Amino acid sequence: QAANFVDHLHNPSYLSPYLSKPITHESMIYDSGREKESLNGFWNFGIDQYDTCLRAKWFEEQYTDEDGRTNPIDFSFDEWEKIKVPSSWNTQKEKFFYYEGSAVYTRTFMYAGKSEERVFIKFGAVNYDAKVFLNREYAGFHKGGSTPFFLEVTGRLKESNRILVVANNTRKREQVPSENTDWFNYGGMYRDVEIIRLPQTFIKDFAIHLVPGSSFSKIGVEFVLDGPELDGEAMLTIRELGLSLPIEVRNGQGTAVLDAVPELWSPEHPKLYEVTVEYGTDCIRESIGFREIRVEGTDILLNGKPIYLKGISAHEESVPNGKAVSEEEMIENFNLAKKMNCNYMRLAHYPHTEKAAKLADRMGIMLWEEIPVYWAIEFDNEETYRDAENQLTELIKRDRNRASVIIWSVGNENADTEARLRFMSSLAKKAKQLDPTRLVSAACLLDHDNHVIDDRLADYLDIIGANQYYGWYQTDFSNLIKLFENSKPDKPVVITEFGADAKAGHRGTVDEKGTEDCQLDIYKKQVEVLGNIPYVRGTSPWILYDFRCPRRLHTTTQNYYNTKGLLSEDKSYTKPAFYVMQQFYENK
Ligand code: GCB
Repeated sequence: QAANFVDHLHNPSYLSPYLSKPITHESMIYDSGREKESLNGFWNFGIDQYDTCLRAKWFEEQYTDEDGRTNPIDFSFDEWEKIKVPSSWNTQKEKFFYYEGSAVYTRTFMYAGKSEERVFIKFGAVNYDAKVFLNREYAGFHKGGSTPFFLEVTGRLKESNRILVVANNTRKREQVPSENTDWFNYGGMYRDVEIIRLPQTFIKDFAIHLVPGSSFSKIGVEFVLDGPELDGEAMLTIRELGLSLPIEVRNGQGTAVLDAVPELWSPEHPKLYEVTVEYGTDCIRESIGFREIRVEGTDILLNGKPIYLKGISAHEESVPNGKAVSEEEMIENFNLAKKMNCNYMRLAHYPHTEKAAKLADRMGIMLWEEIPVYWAIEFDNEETYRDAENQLTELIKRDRNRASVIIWSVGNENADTEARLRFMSSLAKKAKQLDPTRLVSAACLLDHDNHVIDDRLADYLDIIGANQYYGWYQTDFSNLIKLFENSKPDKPVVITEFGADAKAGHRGTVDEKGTEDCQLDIYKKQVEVLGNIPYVRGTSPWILYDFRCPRRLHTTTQNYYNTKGLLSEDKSYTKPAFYVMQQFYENK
């Protein structure tokens, strides 16, 4: 027996039982516009560096083995220290700051059931993977650190319940992103955890949009039901438009195209309508904007009119809160963008919280949303592809009713190889198939040897995203002019990044890297060139404010921060280059 126990702890494949119930986009439910009960709060928390919870099955809470012998116990869940959910563990205590690995979260909660209902637990995001246990049993695992997942727990809840989550943020070669990025790898359950109660049959998926090419006069609706009552009638109501219509549902699918002439959503006029869709006793009620986005030649057209994307890039991070950015902080970020005269923001390099897109809907900011297919990842690994495609699908299903979101990005700065082309073109096709109403792009690497925009992936994109650092990484600035002379794109180009490090308040000459003067000089030269290229239809310089980054070790100018921000990391200080963008966008 003792030998078995030792074997069990040393079993190299201890993880395999916990990979048997993957939670993917297929188990997603449309949860926007629904009532939820929060499981946020203080959870018991233990760093579990050797994954002993999984190896020794702590979650079973078995203190006695089959022969009646009491095993030594290495955990005491309810005595563990507490940590806030949602939060990034790194920001909660100094001793957790650099921790990467496995950690156990657990709490108990009460549940009083109503008859006939179905119950789900939603995890807004856990970085990078999560293994979930409910009442001593393994329930499933999810991977992908920035998208939500849902666990059906119907019939498995008692009056008092224990939930336990093993969260692991180990960076791995085969993951998306891979082990090397240019941002801090925060860990933990950093978005809301919630209970959702639904009727037996409910609306599992729901999409609503202006029908492309309908002269802004048709609204398309598609939805999918889950449950036993798959044939019937749903009701769609948009009171302000005088719409209240039954939609026939067959085999759990309902689609309709309705005549309606809504006021169109735009940054200047972020009009939202209250939309209700009901099926039986199920009801979704949320605020929806209607707009059309498309490209024509090298133009980007919003509601039929050419626009310039006056943007700024942003990470999902704040100094006090890591990735668990508060709503106030998001509003502050959008307001800073507006102060810069932006109408658009690039949410880099992974899906930010869905709250961001909801706020952007209200505040009138167009968004680029991205999945973390970043730099070198295992493009020839099929499992890596499945992970990336799942993250893309989860993102699109989550945010496809947000008028603010105009672009899905399938990645950032990936070298143009055969394997990468296969991988990323498949993602681009997938995005188009899931959502034909938006544009697909990627932030491409340019050919810096020949100074030309030349990436085979461009054939699969609506907009060519181009990152370039002329004046900074590409030291000879004059090559930026050559780049545009050498390139003849037949699609709109958006300069997804340019920029330079500048430590807040650090002054010097324009030739001194890391000074505000150098950053300012580069920004001035950049906008002068970019403003005159007709096919450049937008920019999102890198980046709104400085962010934590473990690979930035220059003591004077970085100190573990990427200092390419236009503001300092706590946003209390604005660097001079901010005003260059403000002026440039005012004139655009
Ligand atoms: C890039 C990356 C971005 C980096 C930035 C930099 O091209 O897309 O994630 O942070 O450059 O500062 O080097």
